[in-house]
Amino acid sequence: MVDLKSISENLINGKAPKVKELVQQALNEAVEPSNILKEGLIAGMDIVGAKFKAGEFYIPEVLIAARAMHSGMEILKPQLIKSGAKSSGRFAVGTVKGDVHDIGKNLVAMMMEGAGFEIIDLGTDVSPEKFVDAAKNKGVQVIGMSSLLTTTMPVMKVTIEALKIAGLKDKIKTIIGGAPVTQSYADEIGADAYASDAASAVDKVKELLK
Ligand code: B1M
Repeated sequence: MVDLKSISENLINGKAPKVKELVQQALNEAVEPSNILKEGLIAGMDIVGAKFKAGEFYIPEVLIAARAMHSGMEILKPQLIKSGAKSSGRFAVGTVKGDVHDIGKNLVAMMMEGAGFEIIDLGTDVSPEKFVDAAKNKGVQVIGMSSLLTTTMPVMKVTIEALKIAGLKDKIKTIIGGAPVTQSYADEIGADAYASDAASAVDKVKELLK
């Protein structure tokens, strides 16, 4: 039986092929995909973040760990999608301009896809204009913005202003998230919702579309 902690440990050590192998093994053993994600991959990445903060890890080690996380996610994604209930809705998501952090954003996209939403992944470094274009022309009901830097958080505010100017603010819902983002920031800039993690992002979006 795979210990999900061994997935975290190999992720922290950047062992992408091993992470992939263990994720596959866990799936073969019928471990719930969302548990593999939470207790294996996300738990490992949390430790990587703490080590980076403490100066124990430098950027190359973080990148290698992120690659290991992606290799596990590759296998997990179809299973997460399969296990999700079917629902309707189109969700555009991106990391805001100036910001290239995409692991959390990808998790949100993946969980939303798992919940049956159609995803338009705008990628990273997404300008307010690009978000507005998606709202206008891609038939989305909800726009999701991710920011991991205090310096890029204000782009969320600019984007919401741009949606207002385009006359879309009342038609399209917005949700924001990312490590430095808070509910009070969401309230301050007029975002419709805030989520602290990918799983609650799904609940919040479902709530918004009720
Ligand atoms: Co950067 N980085 N980084 N980094 N990095 C942080 C964010 C930082 C906190 C590290 C630190 O100093 N302790 C710090 C930000 C400080 C601040 O502004 N407060 C920082 C910095 C400073 C930088 C650079 C400026 C470093 C430099 O060059 N000097 C630089 C900026 C580059 C840029 O964007 N312009 C930089 C670069 C990088 C890498 C490229 C090396 C790499 C990113 C790789 C990649 O994403 N492809 C990286 C990483 C990996 C991190 C840490 C270590 C981990 C981030 C991560 O992936 N976490 C991070 C430290 C940390 O967070 N402790 C750090 C795991 C991920 C699952 O969590 O994204 O928070 P997170 O997502 C969560 C929730 O926040 C939520 O759901 C997820 C969980 O389920 N969520 C949402 C996220 N988006 C959401 C959207 C939603 C809802 C929920 O709705 C739409």
